[in-house]
Amino acid sequence: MNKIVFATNNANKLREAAEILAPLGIEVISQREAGADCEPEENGVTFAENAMIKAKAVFDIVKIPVFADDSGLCVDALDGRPGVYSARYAPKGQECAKLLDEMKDIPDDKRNASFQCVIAYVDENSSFTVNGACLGKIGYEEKGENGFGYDPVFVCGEKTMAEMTAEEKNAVSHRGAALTALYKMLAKG
Ligand code: ITT
Repeated sequence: MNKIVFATNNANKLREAAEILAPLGIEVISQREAGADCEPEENGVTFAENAMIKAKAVFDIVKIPVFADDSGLCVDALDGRPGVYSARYAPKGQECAKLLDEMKDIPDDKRNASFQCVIAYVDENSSFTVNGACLGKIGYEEKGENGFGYDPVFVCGEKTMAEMTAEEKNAVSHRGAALTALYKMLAKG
């Protein structure tokens, strides 16, 4: 099995990537397991810049193939916010409540949003980025116990992402799409 390091400190992202890539024959190990105990400053202004910052910082330490994920929620009615600032929008665990409050006067037809994910890949010979997106709507209350972050308020089809099983979420998610694109790039050689 090919081994690849995921430059993340987010255990939920790590779990999702392992669920998606293991059946494709790729073993995902965390940056910590690979010996890179760092948290690079994400001072880019795009998902792609931040993903590349994280991937390069960890590659410089581990020197084996690395990918990083920069992702977030873009809400149309908020001009794309929280976007690249999704992790810093509110204290962990309070992001859904804050978003629902900001959206309380927004009517149904203006609640469109997307989850965006950019994955940056770096090895000794190459580096590139791939993207994934998932379109949905912001609900009116938190629903579901699965997933993380904004999943309880992100409605995709009939369910929030937190009401989906891991398999259901991975099949439609921004991260699932970006990881599939990564796999295709790696398979091409
Ligand atoms: P790393 O940088 O260590 O990977 P992080 O959580 O700080 O972890 P980001 O900077 O990419 O990652 O911020 C992404 C934030 O966007 C994340 O903390 C969640 O709040 C939100 N997010 C991203 N993907 C999500 C998903 O699948 N479901 C729910 N929220 C998500």
